[in-house]
Amino acid sequence: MLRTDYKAPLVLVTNTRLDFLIIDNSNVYVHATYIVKPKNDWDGIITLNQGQYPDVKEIKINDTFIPMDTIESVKTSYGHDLVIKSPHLDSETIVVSVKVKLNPSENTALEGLYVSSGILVTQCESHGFRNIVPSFDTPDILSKFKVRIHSSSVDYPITLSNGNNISDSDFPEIESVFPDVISANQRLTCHTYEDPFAKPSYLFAMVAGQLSFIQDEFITMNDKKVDLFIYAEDSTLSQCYFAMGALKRSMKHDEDFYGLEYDLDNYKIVAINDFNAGAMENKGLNVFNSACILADEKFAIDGDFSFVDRVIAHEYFHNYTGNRVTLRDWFELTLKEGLTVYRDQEYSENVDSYTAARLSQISMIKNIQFKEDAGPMSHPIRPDSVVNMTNFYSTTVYRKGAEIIRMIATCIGNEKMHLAVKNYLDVFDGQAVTCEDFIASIEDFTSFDFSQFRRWYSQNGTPSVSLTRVFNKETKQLHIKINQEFTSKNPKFLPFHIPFKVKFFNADNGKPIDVGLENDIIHIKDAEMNLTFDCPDCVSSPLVSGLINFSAPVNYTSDMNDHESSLLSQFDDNIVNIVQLFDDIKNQNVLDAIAHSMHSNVIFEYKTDILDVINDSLEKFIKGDINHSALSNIISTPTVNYLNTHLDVIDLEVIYDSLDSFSEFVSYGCESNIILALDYITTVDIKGKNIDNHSDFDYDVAKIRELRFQLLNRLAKVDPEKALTYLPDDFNKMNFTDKIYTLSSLVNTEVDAELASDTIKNMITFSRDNQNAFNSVLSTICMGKELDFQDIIDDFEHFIDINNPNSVKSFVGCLSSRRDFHNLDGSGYKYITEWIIKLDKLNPSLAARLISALDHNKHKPERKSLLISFLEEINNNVTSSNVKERVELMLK
Ligand code: HT7
Ligand code: ZN
Repeated sequence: MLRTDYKAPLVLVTNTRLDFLIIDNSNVYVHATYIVKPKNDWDGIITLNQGQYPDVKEIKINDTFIPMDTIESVKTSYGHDLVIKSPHLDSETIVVSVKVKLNPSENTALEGLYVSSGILVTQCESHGFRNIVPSFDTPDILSKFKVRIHSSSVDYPITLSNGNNISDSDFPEIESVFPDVISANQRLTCHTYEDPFAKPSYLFAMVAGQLSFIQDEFITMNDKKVDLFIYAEDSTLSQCYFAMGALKRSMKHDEDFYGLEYDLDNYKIVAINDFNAGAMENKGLNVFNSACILADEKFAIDGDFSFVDRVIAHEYFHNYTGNRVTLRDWFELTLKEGLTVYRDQEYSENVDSYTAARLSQISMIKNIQFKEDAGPMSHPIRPDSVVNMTNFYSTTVYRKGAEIIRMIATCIGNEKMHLAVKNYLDVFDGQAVTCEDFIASIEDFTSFDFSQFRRWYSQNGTPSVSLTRVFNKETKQLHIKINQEFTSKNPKFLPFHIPFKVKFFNADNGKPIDVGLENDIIHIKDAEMNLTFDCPDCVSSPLVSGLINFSAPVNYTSDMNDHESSLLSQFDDNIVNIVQLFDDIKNQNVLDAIAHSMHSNVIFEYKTDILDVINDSLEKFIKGDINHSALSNIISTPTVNYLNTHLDVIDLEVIYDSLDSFSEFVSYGCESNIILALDYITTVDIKGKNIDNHSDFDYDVAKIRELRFQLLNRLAKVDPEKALTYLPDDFNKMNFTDKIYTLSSLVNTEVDAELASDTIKNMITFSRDNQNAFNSVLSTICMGKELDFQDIIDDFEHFIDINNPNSVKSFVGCLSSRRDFHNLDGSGYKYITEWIIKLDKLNPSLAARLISALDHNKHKPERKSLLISFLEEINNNVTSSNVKERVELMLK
């Protein structure tokens, strides 16, 4: 399907009425009634989108039965379209009604209506609604939903849908709707819901089952009371309170930042164990992967808490960006996702700290998105061609999409951005719109020219920006040349508009130089740009701090040498930039080591300046003088993913060896300061907080715990016995974060195999009854360098539940990030190939996500041909459009 094929629908659907009759989890009947209003140019055809499962019992148009054999069926990626030609209809309103029978317990793809731990739940984005009932399943058809759910109150004490619970007599008697289904003595309870806001079908939700809940309330900025509910299995309710707090924080944040007030009387969240993604923003009834809701000190690590905080905010913010203003078609996905990620990032910067949040966002882009954008699945944030939409819920659409929104904010300023977004939401309220509508609206509101900027929506690949300086000592003028290159081979691509935030510093006295740039931004618009600045006080060439706060998602290099970079890091007070500067030095050093090893057997000498920076940072830490997340980044090792994007040929053995030797170099070279820092963490209350006695989740404490773990692992390379002495004392008394950190240290340290094995057993027993905690344990084990790939499979594979995406991802996904996954005997590749082929039949969207581990792009010939042979095996054995689309792109 091509983006340019879009055609506006020829009908409106003003109302959708859904009647659910739940007999049990294998027998659910649905009666859908659509009130259809043809537009003037209607062609007399009603097209219903049908998915994989519904067993259609009856279709009626205006009370006339439509014989099934008169309906044309057209194959799609998601099932079939039912084309009903009714040329003789002349009424202004057409009533289309459809009856189907479903067996949710057989729905293993988790799209449509399915069963998770006994609970009936729906997932409709992007094409799941048509798996429930043939429908007008496209985001540009918005209708008002009324939903009635009939079920036994014993088996299904809780039944939920979007909006408000009402009593309603509009619906006909259920016995007359499904005359042969209900036996006379069956006692059914009925709940009816009405959502006052028109919405597309992908935002519909229904949940039914044995659930308990916690309740709270939020008073909005206009003093309206909103009832808040989180539904979960009874045994997990105590783990829902952090999420409730996050929801209230998010509601307040959206009022404070954008003036957006919640619009319904209640907000319901349901935690579900089997879920393909993190969560779903259904209007007023969010469904969450339980891993993104449940968090307590006993069973969640610090990272789980911050993740829950962010996902809750993200789904809440969708209420406006996505729900109140929705998409015209699925190609426009980044309109809601990029913008909502940007909004949840602002939230994280507020509840955590700007530095910590921004550094983690930058790291995601550089390590994950850059890789995607350089590989076979590279696509613009608004793709032009899609076979199966599920494949496009990508870091590009989400994260790069958010960076593009951030660039818009950089161009116009944050304050104006908030007002402009609010204005966009007001103007397009209740409509299904495009990225173009968004940009045009921002442009209108601010009068800023985004005409060239629009290319970010249609051109893929990561651009490179390089900056070179020439300083004329006589005239005291600095000439800079900025070049941009686009990585994509597409000859039609044109230069991007790149807001390049930059500051210049006097290299002699460290003072910032005012070169007269408005908001410190150079708007790069051409492939080459030359600028001249007066620097009257300079003796030598000014230093340049470029791409401040990562002002654009590009690869940036400058001509500054190491000495200049080191000077700059003393003068520049922007901590995000200093970290980037040092990252570049580390990355370049490892890339040099890799290049060296390809041609020489002599050991590569890493630069000792690197040790100076790390030692200096550790000393600052002990004096309480450095940002903790900055330090975490400074002492970290470059990633394989990032290095790969900078290599022409990937030789994994050389890369892993170089990274190991870099790690050792840092660990040996900083040993004494690492020990001092560990002593400091253990004995001192940092920011008044003692990390071993802190019971509630706290962003500051989490950072110090992470630091201790990183330092301990560094020390373990030099002196493993000593490193183990820094593990918190009593394993059983530790919080779960420290338990997992301890387990990780043990399975990655070559010191005490027996202690490692006892700890594994201990952790398995401890977490066995808590699915999310158990998955954290399994993924930690899977990444243990001291354990053997095949041993892990032999010992732990039997724990994996193939029907639970979290379980599969924590095991198979993590195994594929190991070094020995890539052994040239092909055993790792064979293993994941078998999983993908199995999952293709059960859960194609999950299967498709695992394939990226077999990317052969740029690998050396021996590995390349091995990978291609497994991709071909997959291609020959799968049928789903999700997996086919990905595997074919990879084989191209
Ligand atoms: N908007 C949600 C997307 C989503 C999803 C997509 C495909 C398959 C299953 C899914 N579950 C949820 C998530 C979000 O971005 O908020
Ligand atoms: Zn989203």
